[in-house]
Amino acid sequence: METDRRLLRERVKSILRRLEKVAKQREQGRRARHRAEVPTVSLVGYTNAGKSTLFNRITEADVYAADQLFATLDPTLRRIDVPDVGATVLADTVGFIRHLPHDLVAAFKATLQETQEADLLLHVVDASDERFRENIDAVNTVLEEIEAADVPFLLVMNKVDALEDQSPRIERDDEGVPRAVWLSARDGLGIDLLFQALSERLGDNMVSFRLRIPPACIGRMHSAFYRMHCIQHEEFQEDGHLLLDVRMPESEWHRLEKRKTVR
Ligand SMILES: Nc1nc2c(ncn2[C@@H]2O[C@H](COP(=O)(O)OP(=O)(O)OP(=O)(O)O)[C@@H](O)[C@H]2O)c(=O)[nH]1
Ligand SMILES: [Mg+2]
Repeated sequence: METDRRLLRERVKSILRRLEKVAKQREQGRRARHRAEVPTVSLVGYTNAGKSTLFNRITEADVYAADQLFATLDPTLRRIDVPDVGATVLADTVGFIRHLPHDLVAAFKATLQETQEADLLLHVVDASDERFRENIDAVNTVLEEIEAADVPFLLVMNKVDALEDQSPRIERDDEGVPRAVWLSARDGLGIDLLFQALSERLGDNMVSFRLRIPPACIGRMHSAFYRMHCIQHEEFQEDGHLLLDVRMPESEWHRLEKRKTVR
């Protein structure tokens, strides 16, 4: 017994040390992304809502998803490309439950910080669960507890495949802003709508420019802008200059300005 206890204490200590290290690495990663102005989108939601399934579907990654509570214990990050926004970091997180115990809150600090500092939360809901409203409330309560209630969010009403009277769609408020997307992560229905809603919600600070590019720079600059999917219109002028109309998020433009590679 004594030996067991000692071994367990050692193990707890080593896990706590690792958690501390993960939290620190996350902190550094977030700071770097913030400097580069890469937006972060965090998946949150009640356990078993389908966050990891959606994460895999969006990123084409292969994250462990299972029909069990707390399938996800460690937050996972992937880079995705959102139209009109560009590089975006997507975070899968641990599922929330009613009355999240406080020591658990401490253990999942790395995930929770990701949530607090996200630019947008995707609140994934199992719409086929008859208690989905209570689950939404429970998640909102946890978001308040971890001081993430002010982060903008978009509801993802998942598992429409299991509902007869619902189909994939975007729900908008009076001003036309997307507030909820109905989809099926498992069957891949409505994923395009989610990207559209993400693009609208993240890309509100778009800037447009007309650039007149001298012949010597056209190759390099055209391919740089082409890769960013931001060219709206292009036209050669008689003197050999290229006129480019580009549109991109303000943050992306600031990043380019800092790099000075395409100016
Ligand atoms: N019918 C249906 N089932 C789904 C859908 N998306 C996910 N599921 C199922 O729901 C269960 C939970 O999925 P996960 O993706 O692991 O859920 P999670 O929210 O990541 O769960 P935790 O990590 O435990 O919080 C799995 O059995 C999935 O196959 C969907 O669109 N339709
Ligand atoms: Mg999961």
